[in-house]
Amino acid sequence: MSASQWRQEEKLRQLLSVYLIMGSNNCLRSPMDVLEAAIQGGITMFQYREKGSGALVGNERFALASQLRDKCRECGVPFIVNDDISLALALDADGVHIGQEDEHAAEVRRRIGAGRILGVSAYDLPEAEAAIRNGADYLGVGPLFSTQTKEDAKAASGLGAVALMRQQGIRMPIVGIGGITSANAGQVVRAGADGVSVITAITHASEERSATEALRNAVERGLRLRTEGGVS
Ligand code: TZP
Ligand code: MG
Repeated sequence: MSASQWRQEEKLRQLLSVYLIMGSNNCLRSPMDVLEAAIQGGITMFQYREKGSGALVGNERFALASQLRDKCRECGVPFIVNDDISLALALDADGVHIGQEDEHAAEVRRRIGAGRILGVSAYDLPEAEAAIRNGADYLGVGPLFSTQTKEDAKAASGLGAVALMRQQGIRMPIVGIGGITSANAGQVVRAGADGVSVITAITHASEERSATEALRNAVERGLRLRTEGGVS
């Protein structure tokens, strides 16, 4: 399936179910091995996010990103690049994800074109509304729970941030982020998210494959309970 087909809203909701984000410095073993195990466990989307202390730069960064992209392609998993629009374009990535401190979303949309997925981080309702106006395809909402992984993370918002966005009529695909594990993933989707994005719940797991399966099961169960409970 092409990036523009993946952009379709209902398809995108499914692709957000279990979204692995990682860079080399998040991994306890080879990033390629981690990605392979996570794909076997059923991740639905992947984001290359090479950031923080010890992050690769230059040729090493490009080489790893292109290997990870190839694996994603081979396995039909959308490959998204965090922040680095030039890298995303050079690799013909399926999309990009940006935060509030990055290039303006409308400008990023112009650079990547209509066919690629654009994800934007949103902490609260005003940020979500601005991201939608500026061309986002999905929102990454969080940190929902406390996290050690992002060096400059804001305080955890709790599930209320997602619930409020839904109550206020935001229908755009949402993925929760920050401190998510298989123990709380169900609550995240019951609050209104379409899925969960995680770094350490998979990259620091003793078995990445079974950790991914556990997240998947938790999300599916949460979605079922949400439908049965009539909560939108
Ligand atoms: N943005 C908000 S929290 C976070 C990012 C990138 C880090 C999520 O990492 P973890 O290990 O899943 O809490
Ligand atoms: Mg960013």
